[in-house]
Amino acid sequence: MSTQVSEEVREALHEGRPVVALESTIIAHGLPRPRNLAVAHELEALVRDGGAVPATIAVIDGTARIGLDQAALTRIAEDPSVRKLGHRDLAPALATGTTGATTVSATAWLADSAGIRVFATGGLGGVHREWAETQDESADLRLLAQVGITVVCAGVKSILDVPATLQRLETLGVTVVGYRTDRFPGFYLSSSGEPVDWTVRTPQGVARVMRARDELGGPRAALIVGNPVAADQQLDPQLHDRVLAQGLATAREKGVTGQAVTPFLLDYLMVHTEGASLEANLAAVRGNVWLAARIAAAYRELP
Ligand code: PSU
Ligand code: MN
Repeated sequence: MSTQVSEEVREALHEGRPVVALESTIIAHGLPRPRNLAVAHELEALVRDGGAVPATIAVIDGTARIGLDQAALTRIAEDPSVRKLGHRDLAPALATGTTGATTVSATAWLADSAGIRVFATGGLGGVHREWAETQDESADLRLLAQVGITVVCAGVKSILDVPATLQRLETLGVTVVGYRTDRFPGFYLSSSGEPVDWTVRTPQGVARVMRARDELGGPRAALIVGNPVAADQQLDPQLHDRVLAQGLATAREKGVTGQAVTPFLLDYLMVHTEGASLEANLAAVRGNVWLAARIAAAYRELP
C-alpha cells in the first residue's frame, strides 16, 4: 500500500478525536541538525499537551506515512539524502521508493486525504520577490486552494513578497483570518504590516468558521489562520530587514533557484542573525502547533 496511517492516528480519526497534521520539510530542510530532531519531538509533545494526536507526515521508502514512529522521525531529521517533496513530487517518490520530507503542499494533500482537518506549520510558501523574473511561486498556494484543511501558520515566510502572496490567496479563494490580530503576521515578525479582513479571537471562534464552511458546502479551499509570534519573541525588525536584503542579494549572486531558494534564505538568516531568526522561527512554530491542537479540540467539541 502506498499510503499508511499509523495505528494511533487511525484510531483517533475513527473515534472522532482531534488530530493535528505536522509537516516534515521544516524538520529536514528548514532547521539545523541536530536541533531539528529535538524540535520534531517537542512539536509532537505540544500537540499532545493541547489535547490532540500529532500526525507528522513524510514519505519513507516510497510509502506516504501519516503519523511517524521514532525510527522514521529520526531518519527524516538525520539523513542528509532526504528529499524535499511538494505535492507534484509525491507520485514519482512513491513509484521509485524514495524517502522525502513533505512541504506544506504535499502535507496538506495527504492530511486532507486521510480526513485530518487541522494542520500546523511555521510560515507558508508564497510568491517570491523576484517573481517577475523567475515566476517562483510556491506550490503551497495553489494546493491550498483545493483542500478543505485549516492551516495554522505565522503568515507566509517574510523572505517572500507578502502583498503579492495575499493577492494570490484572494484570487485563489483561500480564506484568511488573523488570530487576535487585524494584521497578517510576518513569520519572524509579529506583523507583516498588511491588513487581514477577518479577526478571530478564540479556538472556538476558528472552529465555528470551520463548521460554517462545512455547512456551506461549495468549492473546497483551505482556511488560513495567521497566528503572530509574540512581540517579545519576534526577530528585531531592523536586523531582519538588513540581513534579508543581504541574503536576497547573495542568493541572486550565487544563482540559487527552485526548491533550494527557501532553505538557502532561512539558513542565511539564521547564520547572519547569530541564531536569532531560528529562535523567532521556533517560537512561531510552537505557538502555531499549540493553537492548532486547541482548534482541533474545539472543532470536535462543537455542539
Ligand atoms: N515553515 C517553516 N520552515 C520551513 C517551511 C515552512 O518555518 O522550512 C517549508 C514548508 O514545507 C513550505 C516550504 O511548504 O518551506 C516552502 O518551500 P517552497 O518555497 O520551495 O515551496
Ligand atoms: Mn519555489
